[in-house]
Amino acid sequence: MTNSILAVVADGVQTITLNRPDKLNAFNPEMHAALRAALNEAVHSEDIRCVLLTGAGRGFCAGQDLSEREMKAGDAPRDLSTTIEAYYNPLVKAMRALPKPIVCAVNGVAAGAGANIALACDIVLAARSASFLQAFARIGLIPDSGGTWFLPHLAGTARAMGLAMLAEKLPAEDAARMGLIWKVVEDAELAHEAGALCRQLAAQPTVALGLMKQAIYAAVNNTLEEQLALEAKLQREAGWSDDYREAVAAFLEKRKPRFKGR
Ligand code: T3D
Repeated sequence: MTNSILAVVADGVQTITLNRPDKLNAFNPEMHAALRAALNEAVHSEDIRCVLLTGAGRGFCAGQDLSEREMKAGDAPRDLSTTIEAYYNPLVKAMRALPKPIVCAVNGVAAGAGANIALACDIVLAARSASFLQAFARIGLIPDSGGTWFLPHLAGTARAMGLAMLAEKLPAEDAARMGLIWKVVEDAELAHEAGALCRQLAAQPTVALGLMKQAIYAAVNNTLEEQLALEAKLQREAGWSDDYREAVAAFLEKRKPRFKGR
């Protein structure tokens, strides 16, 4: 694991810290590769039942490292679709496909792709002093990393348009009020609350939580009929899990279930 990402596993939780604090944890190719490697470990390791994503220092993530985009007069224009397709789109897809919950603890400003990577997480907690900034309009770009999808789906078209076009910092509390994130906690409480939440999730039936992700993310594009059919399919899978059997046995024996995450 490189230094641009710190990843540690304890109590079933993999904590991934974006670690380029002098650049507000902006993405460069090395950080992308390290983050993908950490998420890949989360997919395959039975020791990991929840992922916690956060940032080192005073920011969460400032999106693309713009010092890598410096252009001199006469340089050929860069085709940005190549980095979107090589890095940002696969990252968002991998996060959504990960069959375990991803919690984001937004510890400071989340700007550009950094804001949308936060919104791609399953449960987002933010420190009261944190903010979300769709910075793209400031540099002549459009929201990427799912921003043009997350914003209207989570907050509605009117707010999506305002946030994208005006590129104003949105305080964490307003993001929560708009339904963009789960909740705001006091700055000093963020690490503790996020850790406790992740340990709680890591002790739950992991297979079911992964299937919930599938069902809830599919719902925005499905009719009720399609969603009912999907629920039947996914409930069949949940019902095959050891944790379901354990939970029913525990209920009938009037004891607490001991979930193993399979
Ligand atoms: O290019 C492609 O592949 C397409 C994909 C695009 C995805 C994107 O994310 S595009 C959007 C890129 N991000 C931005 O436009 C945000 C740029 N940053 C800012 O607007 C501000 O830094 C913030 C509003 C986020 C925070 O402002 P503030 O005043 O709290 O901090 P600051 O002083 O601006 O930044 C602190 C340091 O971090 C500073 O370095 P220095 O002067 O102390 O050496 C600053 O240059 C650096 N930094 C912040 N953001 C970036 C960055 N360095 C490189 N890239 C950044 N994105």
